[in-house]
Amino acid sequence: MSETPHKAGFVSIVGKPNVGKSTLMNALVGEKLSIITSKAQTTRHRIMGILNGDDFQIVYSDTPGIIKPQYALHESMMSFVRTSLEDADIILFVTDIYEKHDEDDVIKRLQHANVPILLLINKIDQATEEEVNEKVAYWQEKMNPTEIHPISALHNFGVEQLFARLLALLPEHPAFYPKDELTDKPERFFVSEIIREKILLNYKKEIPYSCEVVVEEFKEEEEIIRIRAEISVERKSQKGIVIGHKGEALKKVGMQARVDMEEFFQKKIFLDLYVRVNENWRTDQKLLRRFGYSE
Ligand SMILES: Nc1nc2c(ncn2[C@@H]2O[C@H](COP(=O)(O)OP(=O)(O)O)[C@@H](O)[C@H]2O)c(=O)[nH]1
Ligand SMILES: [Mg+2]
Repeated sequence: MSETPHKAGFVSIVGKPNVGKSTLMNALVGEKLSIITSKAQTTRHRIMGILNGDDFQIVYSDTPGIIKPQYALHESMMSFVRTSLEDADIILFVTDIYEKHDEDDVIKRLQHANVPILLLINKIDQATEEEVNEKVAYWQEKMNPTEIHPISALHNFGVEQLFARLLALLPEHPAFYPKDELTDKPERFFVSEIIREKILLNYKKEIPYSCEVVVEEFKEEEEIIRIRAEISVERKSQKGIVIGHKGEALKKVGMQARVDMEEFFQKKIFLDLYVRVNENWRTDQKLLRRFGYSE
């Protein structure tokens, strides 16, 4: 038996949209659990990624980017951020080298936390050493966090060192989840997220933000997983766009999603996609609950 005490804790990954929170979580966990696109508001939920070792368990939470809520959907997204912060033993406040913090509300909120805050300056692959040093000085002055780490989540630069610091700061505690668990979310969640990622990549303007995906059927057979999923849009005109001329657009989304699902589940996938109009689902509390935004 090992003599080292067991450590476990919750690490909350928060920050503005698009700074690389999901990329970082995937790098830290070593699995693609969170979808990533160049669009803001890609992440709508709190997604836990669990990293297990013999004598530690780190429960990361990837969260939606912090924004001023405009819809009931946004309010639910921000409540995911709040609970994640409340649970945190360590906070990873992600910024990137482009970020200009003009509003101070995020910083004020974080300064109330009485757990270590590691401020990350991400995307340093796109900056000079001088620019990075300037950002370090800026954040030191502005916020004085527990630690500052310049990293590149995309290129795995500085991620190992960050992980070592997390292990050192982690409290002594038994594991919170079974040691073979990778996430708190069910398989269906990852199915809908993969489809949402392809929607974000294939459509422009407001379309991706008007879509939500519900998995109606997930049937695992010996050789294949059969999946039926429904894409909700807010208006009839959007339905036409999502389906596309002769169904080509939707077919493309389905093909791309299937490839990723086969990789994720390591199994052949049959995917059936439908589009339905659910008027104004982003402001409809009942529909939001059905879509899993009930926190
Ligand atoms: N150049 C560069 N781009 C990055 C890095 N990390 C993330 N990105 C990109 O930034 C965009 C947003 O990433 P994502 O993880 O979805 O950000 P989130 O909204 O904070 O979760 C994507 O296009 C990523 O590929 C990095 O270290 N360097
Ligand atoms: Mg994200």
